[in-house]
Amino acid sequence: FQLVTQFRQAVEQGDIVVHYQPKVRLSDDEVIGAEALVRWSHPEFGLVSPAEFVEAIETTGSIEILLEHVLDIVLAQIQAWTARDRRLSVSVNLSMRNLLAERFLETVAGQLERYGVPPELLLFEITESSVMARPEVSLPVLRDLANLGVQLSVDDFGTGYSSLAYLRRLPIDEMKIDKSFVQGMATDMGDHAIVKAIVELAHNLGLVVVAEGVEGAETKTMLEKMGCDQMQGFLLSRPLPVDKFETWLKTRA
Ligand code: G
Ligand code: G
Ligand code: NA
Ligand code: MN
Repeated sequence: FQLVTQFRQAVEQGDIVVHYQPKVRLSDDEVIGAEALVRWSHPEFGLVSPAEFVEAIETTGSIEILLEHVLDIVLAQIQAWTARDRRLSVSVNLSMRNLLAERFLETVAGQLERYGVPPELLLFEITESSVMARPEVSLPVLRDLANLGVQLSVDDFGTGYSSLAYLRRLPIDEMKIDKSFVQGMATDMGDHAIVKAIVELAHNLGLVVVAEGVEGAETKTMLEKMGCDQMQGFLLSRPLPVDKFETWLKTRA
């Protein structure tokens, strides 16, 4: 399969790059971390979104190569920031296939040790729908992962079919409200009500709650009023290559 061969070559050539989108704490506007979003810098097609290739490589072992590569980049970056006294956490997206891979925990534990990064500075995002698809399989892996000291986040919350009884048993730290609700909340009462309910649910479960896809100042104000903990979105910044991300950080300081 040609895409897979090309992907493996792209990893070796350094064409698979990571962009960072800032995560900000609403109570004091501090930048506390970033989400790592992968892109394929393709010689012919330009910057290709993961939406175009992640699904295709998921059906092959290449999704494990992607995770190892992203962890190499991200952990080296956290290490560099820590050395400069800049404490930033980074969130990495996981696909269900990553969780199921035989060497998954070994890989994560090995990489953390190799880079000497405090595990709590690494977060993993798993979508609500993939966690809930096979709870009996994902729960033990998530427990082992949490025992490594990394933080876990449920992504795109509100779009899947969560059993609340099951959700309560997950060893998670954070919930991310799906951007479809956040984007609608300033104009749609239903979306507003859903966001408010998720913020309360998260807090009642002892979780940090993050709104993604914040594009307007009015939305940010509403989230502050609701007591939402953190936000992410184009209002702050699009995902940026690391040099541009660091420039953006300086302009805020
Ligand atoms: O940044 P963008 O909107 O193009 O991302 C599209 C999708 O790709 C998002 O759902 C995001 O979670 C996913 N994605 C981004 N980076 C990674 C990654 O490193 N691994 C996996 N599995 N998915 C990723
Ligand atoms: O599935 P996941 O939540 O990981 O997807 C994150 C995706 O959302 C990324 O592709 C990122 O580029 C995109 N994104 C981040 N902030 C915004 C925003 O404010 N508006 C929109 N439309 N997309 C956003
Ligand atoms: Na995500
Ligand atoms: Mn999401």
